Amino acid sequence: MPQKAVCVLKGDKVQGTVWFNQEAEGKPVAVTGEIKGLGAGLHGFHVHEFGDTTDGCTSAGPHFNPKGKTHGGPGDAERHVGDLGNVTAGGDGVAKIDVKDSLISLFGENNVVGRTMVVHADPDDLGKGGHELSKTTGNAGARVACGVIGLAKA
Ligand SMILES: [Cu+2]
Ligand SMILES: [Zn+2]
Repeated sequence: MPQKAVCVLKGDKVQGTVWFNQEAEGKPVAVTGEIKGLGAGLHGFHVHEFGDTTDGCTSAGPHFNPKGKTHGGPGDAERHVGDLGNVTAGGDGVAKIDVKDSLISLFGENNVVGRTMVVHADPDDLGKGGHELSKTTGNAGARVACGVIGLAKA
């Protein structure tokens, strides 16, 4: 059975919509959408653990990491489930997203529905930056927009 989810990202200056499409459990998830109001360049883009925005993006907690792994990039074997890497904004501040990820899911223990998508001020160094935060957050800086991922009409 296909499953579809959507996240509306909201911040002071940054806004966007991200769609998640999965043909069936065990298949890759297509992540598509657009984020506006960013500075040009790379911005960390993750699923965080909690679908809680009662204290803004802070209460979303750490990266979604059900297996207790180290932070990495989306192509790494050692990564958090929520580690989707970076989005890239152009000079117009718009980042278009069109990726597939094989670890996040809309089913089962890696289900991201009900959790929070966060976009950051700075690039995610994918665990390789040598900063004390590289292995937990990718040193991606402030949370500039976030939104809870909810089920959409498939
Ligand atoms: Cu994040
Ligand atoms: Zn991470």
